[in-house]
Amino acid sequence: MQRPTGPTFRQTVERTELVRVAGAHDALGGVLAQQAGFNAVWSSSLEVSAARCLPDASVLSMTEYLEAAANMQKALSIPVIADCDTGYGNNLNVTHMVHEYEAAGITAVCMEDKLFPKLNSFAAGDQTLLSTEEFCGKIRAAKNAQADDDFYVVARTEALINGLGVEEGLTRAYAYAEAGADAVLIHSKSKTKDEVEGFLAQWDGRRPVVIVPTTYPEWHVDDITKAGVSVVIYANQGLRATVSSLRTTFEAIQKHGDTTHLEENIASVKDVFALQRLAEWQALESV
Ligand code: SPV
Ligand code: MG
Repeated sequence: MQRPTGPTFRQTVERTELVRVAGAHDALGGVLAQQAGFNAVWSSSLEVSAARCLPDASVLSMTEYLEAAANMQKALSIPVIADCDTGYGNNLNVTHMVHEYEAAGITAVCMEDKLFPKLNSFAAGDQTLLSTEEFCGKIRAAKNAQADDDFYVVARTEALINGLGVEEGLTRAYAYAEAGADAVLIHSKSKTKDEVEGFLAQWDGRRPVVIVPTTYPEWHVDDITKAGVSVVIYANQGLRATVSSLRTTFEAIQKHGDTTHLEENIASVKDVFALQRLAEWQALESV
């Protein structure tokens, strides 16, 4: 019995018009995303920290984020793209990060141009950016550290998150591409897609563009494709669905005093066994 294997993130981008990615924080979420037909899984810093009821504020260590991402990748035949925040420090930390993630079988990482420690992009608080030149140094450090040519580094600019506007986003994204980034991620917390659309309309296409449409959820995937996006990340919908589902379920048990009425709405134990590949494991007893 072998672990699943599959394409690298670079291969997936090359073969897929629009790579659709779901956020997750553990192997179970990753496998459910894969079963639903997603092309890749985003090991989300928000999800991984929320799963421990800790803030997405560089509180967990690189090792803890890596363990979460690696546990997902081990269970999947689609690639994980690991949200590596700021790269966990300076160029030295970035180098160590790439060594460790690559050794763990992760084929893509994403770094953002905020200061370490960073705060989640939607949280009220300091969203100060690192200088363009310093972040380019981190990208160069990451690209110089990779052992396999296929390893993929996404450079994420938080220019729009910081209110610096589309022009600054473009300037930074071009600089990051020239520093060696394999793709650029333009993040936005706007209630509309307008500023991301504005970025895409001016982007010259020298690298694939990644978006995270959390606050502008109405943008249909067909229109996202037409706008020239290469990778779309649904970063936290799974986590939010989990919160709603667990809350509803636990409150219902408390309220009703038995679980009869719940049965038709929750997964069967058999379903859980299948996700654990129990039958394949049991077959090992008699090989
Ligand atoms: C994450 O999912 O951790 C992200 C996306 O980085 S966001 O939460 O929008 O910053
Ligand atoms: Mg994150």
